Amino acid sequence: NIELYDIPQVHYGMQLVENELLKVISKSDTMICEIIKGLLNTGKKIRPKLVIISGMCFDELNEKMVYTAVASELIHTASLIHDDIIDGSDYRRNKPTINYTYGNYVAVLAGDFLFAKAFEILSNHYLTKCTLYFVKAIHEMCSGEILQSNRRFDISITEHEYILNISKKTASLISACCMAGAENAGEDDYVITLMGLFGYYMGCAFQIIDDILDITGNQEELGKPAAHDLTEGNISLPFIYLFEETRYKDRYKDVLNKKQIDREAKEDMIHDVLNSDSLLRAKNKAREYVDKAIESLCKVPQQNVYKELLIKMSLDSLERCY
Ligand code: 2DE
Ligand code: MG
Ligand code: MG
Ligand code: MG
Ligand code: MG
Repeated sequence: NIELYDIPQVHYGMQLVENELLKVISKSDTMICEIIKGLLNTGKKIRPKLVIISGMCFDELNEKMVYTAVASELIHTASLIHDDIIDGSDYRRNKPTINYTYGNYVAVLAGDFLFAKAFEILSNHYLTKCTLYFVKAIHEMCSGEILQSNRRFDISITEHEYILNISKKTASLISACCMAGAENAGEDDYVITLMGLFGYYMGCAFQIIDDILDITGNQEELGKPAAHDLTEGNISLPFIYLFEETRYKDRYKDVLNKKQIDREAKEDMIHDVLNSDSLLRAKNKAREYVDKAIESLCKVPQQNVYKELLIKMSLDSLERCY
């Protein structure tokens, strides 16, 4: 029964991260500052928390952990800004998105700016290995997003393809964060690999839940419009399970073929998925991934409160509602 902020060292580490993020905002030129400030001071900060806690599993908090955590949030935020352009999303974290307010032109550049900031920080602190973990993750994120765009409105997308997509677009960065934590604590490749696996599996679970919430959540809790994935033609795991039944595949194949899903069809699809066992199956799949994450983590010899906290974070990601 450990609460994240009951551990003073984690709380302290995250405060340092928040301060550094504020510095990034305040040191940016006024125009950029205005555009990005609403995004950097909100959000769950899962990635920096993972860097900090993964590091503290193995050593006391150090500067490298903090700077790497800051970079992880900058990269994540940059990817969200670009993601909202790609997905045509108007709303995130209960605010209009940058692309909505300022247009795509500015949003692309705001993302690029944060992206560059992340690597400025990593480079200033000689975090070579962590830089490579992040660079590799970003390669994967880009290829995941391209994979996803190639499968839009494709009713025959398989569970395997879906998992490949989410592991690239989401799990890769979460995995890199956990590896970076261990690296900054001076751990060897064996431990770093296990931490990477932990993050990879947790990241897969995390995106499956994100996709379930897109169906079951409401705009107020999510801070972003619900059921947006279908509008964009992104067939998530619950729908893949639904379409395994021929009658549903037959019912919706023409709708998807038009490559545009009107409001009525969207409501029908959501109604059908809510009345099937598909959401439960998807939730169970996420649970399986969390089990695998914990299994990997348990191969790490250390036994301490930080490891318990990572286990709790992975379990909590199943129950979240935003
Ligand atoms: C979230 O999926 C996945 C985001 C990965 C985005 C990666 C990009 C390439 P969602 P939500 C754009 C990398 C770019 C960089 C690093 C600048 O389900 O529901 O669309 O939060 O997320 O919109
Ligand atoms: Mg999106
Ligand atoms: Mg997206
Ligand atoms: Mg989503
Ligand atoms: Mg998300």
